Amino acid sequence: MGMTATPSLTKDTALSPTTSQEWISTTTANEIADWIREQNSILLLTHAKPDGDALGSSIALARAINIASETSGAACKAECWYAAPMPSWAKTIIGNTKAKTIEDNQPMPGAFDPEGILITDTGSWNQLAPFAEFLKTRLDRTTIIDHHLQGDAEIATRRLIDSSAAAAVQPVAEICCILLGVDSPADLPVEIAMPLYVGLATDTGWFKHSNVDGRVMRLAGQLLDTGVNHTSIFAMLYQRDRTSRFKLMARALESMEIIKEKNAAIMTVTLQDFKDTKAGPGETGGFVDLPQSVAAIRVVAILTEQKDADGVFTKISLRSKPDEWEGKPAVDVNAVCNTLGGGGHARASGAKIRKPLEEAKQMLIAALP
Ligand SMILES: [Mn+2]
Repeated sequence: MGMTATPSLTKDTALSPTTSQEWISTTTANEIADWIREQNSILLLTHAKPDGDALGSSIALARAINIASETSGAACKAECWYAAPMPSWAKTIIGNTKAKTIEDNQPMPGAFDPEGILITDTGSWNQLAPFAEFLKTRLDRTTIIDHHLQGDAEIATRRLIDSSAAAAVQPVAEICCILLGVDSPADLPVEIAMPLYVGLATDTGWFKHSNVDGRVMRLAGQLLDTGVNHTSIFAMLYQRDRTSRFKLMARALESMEIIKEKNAAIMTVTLQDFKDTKAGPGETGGFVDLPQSVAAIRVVAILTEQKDADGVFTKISLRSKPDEWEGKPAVDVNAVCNTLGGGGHARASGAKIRKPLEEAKQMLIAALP
């Protein structure tokens, strides 16, 4: 959950004082569809390090825009730009849809100047940092479709913020239907339904998080009706690991220390572990969830030793279970990480500490309630 500096708006791009700066919807799905139809070119952006919902919402929308304009003979062309790193399965979702990936610390491609910019699954400067310079001078042509509780309203005057949605693909599915003139997501082409399903399934932890409700399951059912192959999507997302990841997982579990009085499990992964198992730093995803299957474990941390130009540092990831346990409330891991200079959400949070692994571990144990 690395936080990047927020770029400040220059005076000439600042919005008029009459513009609502509150993070609420200012437009409807129908109005966004009308706005899309008025553009000759649309650039789709989403948060850096895109996940399933970020990729799914932007690819589905790009395809709907392109199919709709081909059908109507309109000129509008849509393409997506992403800020690396990308998940290993990104290529399968993107397919033939026009998309560019901006690698770390690389400048934005300069030649393309879209008439409209559509941002999905975020509205925060700190998640759009790689695009900030490009966006700052084009805020007047930007639209946001998001489901997060917080965002920077100054980025776009046209905002569709559906904070009751579990995934950004839910409002996006509605707009795809309007653009293609179909009544139900069940009538969408499967190449649009597939990325929508990816977003819905991943943002709900494969339909098990607390954000699942009837609306989520109804959309899932309608998308399956289009012919989405959910078992191949599951295999693509969760069954393509390398054996090196499993060897690293064994090391992480072996390292696990239980802090009984804090109902905590702490795992550590060293630089030597990465070397011995030939695993990469991106292969620790999901390890932090494993000890949560133990009843008495209420909070889990994984500390990963990493190295950059400034030397060795420790990355901490924390998860906590939502329900209280024997009268003890759920651990607010956002508050824990705040004391370590990081942050995130109440149930999932992180911090980066410029300390060796053991020292960082002692700081974390002291910070746990
Ligand atoms: Mn999302």
